[in-house]
Amino acid sequence: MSGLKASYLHSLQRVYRRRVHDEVVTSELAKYLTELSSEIRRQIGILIDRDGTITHVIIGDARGIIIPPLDNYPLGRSPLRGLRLVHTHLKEEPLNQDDLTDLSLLRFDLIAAISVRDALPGNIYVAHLMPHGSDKEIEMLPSENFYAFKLNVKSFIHALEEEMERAITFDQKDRRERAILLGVSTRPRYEQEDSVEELKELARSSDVIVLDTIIQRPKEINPKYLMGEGKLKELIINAMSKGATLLIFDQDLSPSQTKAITEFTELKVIDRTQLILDIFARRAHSKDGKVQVELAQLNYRLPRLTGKGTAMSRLMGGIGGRGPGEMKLEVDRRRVREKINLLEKELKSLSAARLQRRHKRVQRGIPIISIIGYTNAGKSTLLNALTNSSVFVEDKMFATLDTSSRRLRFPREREVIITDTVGFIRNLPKDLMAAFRATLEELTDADLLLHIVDGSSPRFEQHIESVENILEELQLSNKPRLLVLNKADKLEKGEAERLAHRYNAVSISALDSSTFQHLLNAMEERVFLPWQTPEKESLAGAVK
Ligand SMILES: Nc1nc2c(ncn2[C@@H]2O[C@H](COP(=O)(O)OP(=O)(O)OP(=O)(O)O)[C@@H](O)[C@H]2O)c(=O)[nH]1
Ligand SMILES: [Mg+2]
Repeated sequence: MSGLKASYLHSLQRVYRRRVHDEVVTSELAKYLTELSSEIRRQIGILIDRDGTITHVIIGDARGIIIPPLDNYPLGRSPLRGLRLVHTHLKEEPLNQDDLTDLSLLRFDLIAAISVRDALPGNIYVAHLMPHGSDKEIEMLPSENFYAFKLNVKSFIHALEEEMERAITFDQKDRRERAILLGVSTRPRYEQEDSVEELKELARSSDVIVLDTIIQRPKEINPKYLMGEGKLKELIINAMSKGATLLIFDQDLSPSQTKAITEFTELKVIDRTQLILDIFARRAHSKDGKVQVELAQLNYRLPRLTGKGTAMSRLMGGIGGRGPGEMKLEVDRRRVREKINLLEKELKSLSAARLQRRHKRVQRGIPIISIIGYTNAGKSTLLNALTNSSVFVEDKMFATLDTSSRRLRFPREREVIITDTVGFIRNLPKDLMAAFRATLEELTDADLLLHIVDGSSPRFEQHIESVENILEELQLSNKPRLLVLNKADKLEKGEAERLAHRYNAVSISALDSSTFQHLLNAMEERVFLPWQTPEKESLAGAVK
């Protein structure tokens, strides 16, 4: 606005008082704008809502205008914004690339440029977005003399939106988030595809509808946006035309990357870590679990709290607005830090209680067998089957977040405690790892780790490797381990045995206890070593 005389500002201010009806813009208003534009030698733009109210008056320079943030006019779930942009062009020229990018990125109802001819309206140029799946993304109407141009905007936009809704395949009433998954990396393609496949599973576990997955392989990673700016814009425009509400990156985004990307779009932008945190947040039920997850979420968010504004509110909201506690937009760093301290204290006292329980268990001298493994491998199913219990089982990732212990009696009156725990995953977010360290510490008491693998997963070898890596990080790699290939029922006949032999494992189907014999023998053998005489055992038992 700098450099404009007060009288011009006043004239511009008066534009707000005008109203538009069914036409793109009234002739009087067009004339007013072209006159002003030609006097100040700058473009002028106005945004008009569906009721014909002028919501914004924007002064540009000779070549363009910059659209301000439209926070009060969110796109929400509608195909179009509900605002149209009408602006002047000082010369007789059609809509340019910037105009069209604004149209696509902001999803205006339509965009119009009116050229200034001798301070009066010359030609009008109009463009609008097309329904998803059309052969072009934008339709440009033939340019015409402003006074000859006729378009009933109201009925036109109504029909266009209807067509757009029809072109979208998902159920409009389904309120879940709709995501585009994005893998951007320079790693080998198969690794990238694998990782995105897993991201899909995670998204499914978080009740997100996956509209599409996109794999980008830039020659090098752009530190600001991961990919080139043009590519990113294209991607966002495409995501919006598909009706997405969320972008999920398979790569972890740094705070500044998230910020840079969200500046382009009002779609929610999250990364793999946030998705996992979100699943954990939904699934945490125990006090322990809740505190650990909330702590992890806050630790993740703290470095990302750089300012206010919509980017931040979107980030804070998480998926569907499930943030920790009631803390919303105006959270400042200090409050987050205080909350973190509080949670850490709480966690400490919880883990003191846990430590006591652990001591008791160890004192009793009953051997402990801990079931570990990749998420969804069948750990809880196995615990249930071995001990006739009913720990929650579901075909989603991270069904279990809390440790549960059960007793298992072998023949000859030998007894062990079996514990089930949270599943592992590759690249376990480090904030989660830190928060769950206390839970995972229970594993140090184990006499044997039963490492369960879903043998039917095409990625089971990577799963084994991820679990081994995490064990190493937890300094548990020297614990005795027994590898168990699960879901043998899903494999071809003989395949399970072959794999078991190759990996020095036992194969089972956790759904069928008649397959447990080998496993039970192997467990007993490992836990009750030959040198452990019955006297010693009963001694241990007497401590109870
Ligand atoms: N076909 C088949 N399905 C199995 C078998 N074992 C477990 N499942 C299924 O696999 C899914 C995951 O089982 P869970 O026991 O919840 O797996 P988990 O390892 O505890 O998973 P998280 O707690 O999420 O880490 C469930 O749908 C089970 O019914 C098996 O031997 N065969
Ligand atoms: Mg489980």
